[in-house]
Amino acid sequence: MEWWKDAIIYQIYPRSFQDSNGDGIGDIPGIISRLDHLQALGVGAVWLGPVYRSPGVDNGYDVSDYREIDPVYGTMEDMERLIAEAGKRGIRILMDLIINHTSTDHYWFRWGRDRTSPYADYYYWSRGGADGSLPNNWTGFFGGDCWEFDPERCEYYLHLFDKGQADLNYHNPAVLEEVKNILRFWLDKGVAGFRCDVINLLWKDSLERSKKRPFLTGLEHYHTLEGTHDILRSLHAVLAEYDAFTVGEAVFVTPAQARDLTRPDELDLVFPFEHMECDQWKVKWLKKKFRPRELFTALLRWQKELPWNALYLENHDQPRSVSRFGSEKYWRESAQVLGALLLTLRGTPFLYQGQEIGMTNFDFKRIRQLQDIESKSIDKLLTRLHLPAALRWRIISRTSRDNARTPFQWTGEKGAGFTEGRPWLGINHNCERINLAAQEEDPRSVWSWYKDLAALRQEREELRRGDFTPLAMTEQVFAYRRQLGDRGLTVALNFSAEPARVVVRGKLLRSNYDRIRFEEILQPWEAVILE
Ligand code: ISL
Ligand code: CA
Repeated sequence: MEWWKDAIIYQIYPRSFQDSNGDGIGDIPGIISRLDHLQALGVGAVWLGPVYRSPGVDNGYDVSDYREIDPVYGTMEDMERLIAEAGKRGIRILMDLIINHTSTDHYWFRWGRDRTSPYADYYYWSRGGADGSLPNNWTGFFGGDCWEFDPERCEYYLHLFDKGQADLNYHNPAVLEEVKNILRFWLDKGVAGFRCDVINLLWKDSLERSKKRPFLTGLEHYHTLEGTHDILRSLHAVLAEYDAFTVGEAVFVTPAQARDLTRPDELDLVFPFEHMECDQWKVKWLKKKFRPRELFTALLRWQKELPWNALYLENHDQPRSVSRFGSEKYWRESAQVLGALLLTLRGTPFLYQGQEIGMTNFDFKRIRQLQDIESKSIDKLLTRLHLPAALRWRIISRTSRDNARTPFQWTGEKGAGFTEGRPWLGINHNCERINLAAQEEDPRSVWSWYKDLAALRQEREELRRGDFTPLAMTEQVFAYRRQLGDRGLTVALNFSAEPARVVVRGKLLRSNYDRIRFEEILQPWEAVILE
């Protein structure tokens, strides 16, 4: 049953959602206490960020035990309670599945240092050159090379991410068997499926040297290869037994590759990246001026090329959409336009925590205030390249993943209703103004708008299942129609601080301005839905 075609999925970043015991870190009991918030929004499923046991080098994307809950997040009983309590509210739980790499604290890695152990080939180990040089010239996602020497085994191991995240070797069939058992373990507990981390990188075809590239030298040796498709088919056999849902994070995929990854016996959906690249040159650290038209063009291409999309404007790796694509002056209106875009395109919308109240990028002033391992590595790299501190900060502050990771702003009080203690990452000072409590009773708030459009999407089948037809696309305006049989809706969005004309007609159903009729002129950052 394709329940996910009718659902809105909500992403929780556990560390920053709700703390229940005053240690400043969000946890599972905290999430349970906030399930009513999700129910009010009409959420059908939660993508729960990693809560497995982990040393936390990359906030849980470095798993040291796939069958245990990290004590900072709670216990296995808490997790079971979460699944049950969410279930009572009609909300499914999706786990984050991180199987490209494990923490170097995982026992597979620790025991695997011994070449005679059964885990000796679970990772990519290599001796390197006779002169002690690295096994190859590949570079990693967090900058710099991607090999680390292990003095105990006297060999290097491959890590595409941090050195605390060692890549698993799928040439060893035992690894795939382990992963299948992990899937079964969680599916037996009642989770409905998985969000699969960097799923198109699993298979490395060889460890050969590679042609130098400005970013990610070596990529062609592991990006979306046939070996990865084989792994996915093999995992699908297990998933199918449980009718489980999967959405794979697929870095740098083309629509054609995404179609292949979503064949009936592979993944259900993939997260594309193209629309997230519309305000950057090649790499995320080189920002260019955002032109709405480039965002529309990317979204349009994916709407046309895939029968069904995983829709998102935010997640825990991306800056906040209102800071990135919206307007400071028209904060409320622009957050609403972005919400309308997310909730009216064809596909499954993924809403990231805080987006529904228009949370913004952090207001930190110094690199010391950040926790993100990526930001820290890039800062080191840029320091080695002799970039002055002010320029480094300019680059990092706008792109840091911590922009999306500051604690959820529930109230305007100290601790933002998130914690009674000292939060693990600073709370944005704008929480006095931007918080859920301030928006709950206000029918014009960002929150009310999200809630209303989510309900409209449930009410109107054409908004969920209808065809997508573009009607207008200019530098600032995007308009389209969603049609199912003889029922259809028209959406028109103004992505600018200037009024804009758009030739669409119909009875006004929704606007984020107070108006009763629509006559072809959109106000600054206005969204309208017409019948
Ligand atoms: O942040 C990014 C894009 O702007 C990427 O470089 C990101 O690292 C990539 O999308 C992979 O992300 C996933 O795997 C990482 C983890 O750090 C991220 O949080 C996760 O979403 C390694 O597990
Ligand atoms: Ca806590």
